[in-house]
Amino acid sequence: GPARETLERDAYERTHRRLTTVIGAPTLTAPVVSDKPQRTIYDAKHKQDLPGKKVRAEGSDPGKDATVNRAYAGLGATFELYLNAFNRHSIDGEGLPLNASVHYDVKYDNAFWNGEQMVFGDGDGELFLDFTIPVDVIGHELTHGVTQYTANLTYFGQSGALNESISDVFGSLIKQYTLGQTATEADWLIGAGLLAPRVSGVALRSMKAPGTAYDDDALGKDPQPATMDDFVRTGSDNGGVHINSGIPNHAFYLVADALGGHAWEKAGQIWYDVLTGGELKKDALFTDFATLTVAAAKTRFGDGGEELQAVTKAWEQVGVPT
Ligand code: ASN
Ligand code: ZN
Repeated sequence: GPARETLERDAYERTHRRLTTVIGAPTLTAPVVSDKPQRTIYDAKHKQDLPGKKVRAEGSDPGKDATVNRAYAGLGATFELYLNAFNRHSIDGEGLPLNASVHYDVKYDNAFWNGEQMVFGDGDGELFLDFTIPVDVIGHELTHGVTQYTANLTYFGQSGALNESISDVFGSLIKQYTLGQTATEADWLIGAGLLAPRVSGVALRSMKAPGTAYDDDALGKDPQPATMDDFVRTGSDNGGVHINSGIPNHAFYLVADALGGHAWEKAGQIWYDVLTGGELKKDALFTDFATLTVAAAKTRFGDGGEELQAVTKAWEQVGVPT
């Protein structure tokens, strides 16, 4: 028969209708969160003041500025992956409007989530091009917002590298979802198309082969390790958050590669369950995160399934105990 909640709700609604008939209050409606994004793009006009001038509102047609249009589309792609794959309504799960400023500062070589909105630089043209070019970079930055509203991983050391890795994982999934790619078809690169032509490299990072994304006179060599044997102990980069993220990144790649198909359906679901499940602590170490992915694989896909086996094996391959 119908669930107890359904019966209670029916009884509540009958009572409510009776009362509203008498007092004329508006009809009871369940709280509704929109299945559409609410995007606004601003032009910072090469200054540091945010957000800048409003240049594109939700539902409006593309304009002449390709950077504005890419930012708008990238915010939309991110909203769609979170909604369609994980039933999450925007960054906060409650339909948070998505705001982004483009053309931030002069020759600004980065993009970031400032706790409230997205900010994109144009790049200096020597090392980096426009940061709105790779959709996975847009997804990476917005995912810092999702992490902020969920596990809130401390941006230092291993918890910081997990924070970075989660942004890479979901950034990559956003790209794969947009392109309809399977794990086998995906390039597993973060920031392909972002490096200036003179730079010797293909992207910012590679989840499939950490440490191989670039090797360049100006940029140096991609410093990412793929396993704990090469874990980098450093005080710079908040204790190597963009360096050691290679290890959990590679573990995710290995899980997705072992399972095949669309990576957001199984590997992504397991990672999302851990990120949002309430058990991941702010200061989690790699092993804490890994152990939770094993539990999540069991809970969602069953004990003795290929998912559990793939997750356990992947962490073993990168040298993280579960
Ligand atoms: N683009 C960098 C990142 O998202 C900026 C930062 O927040 N450290 O990791
Ligand atoms: Zn990041």
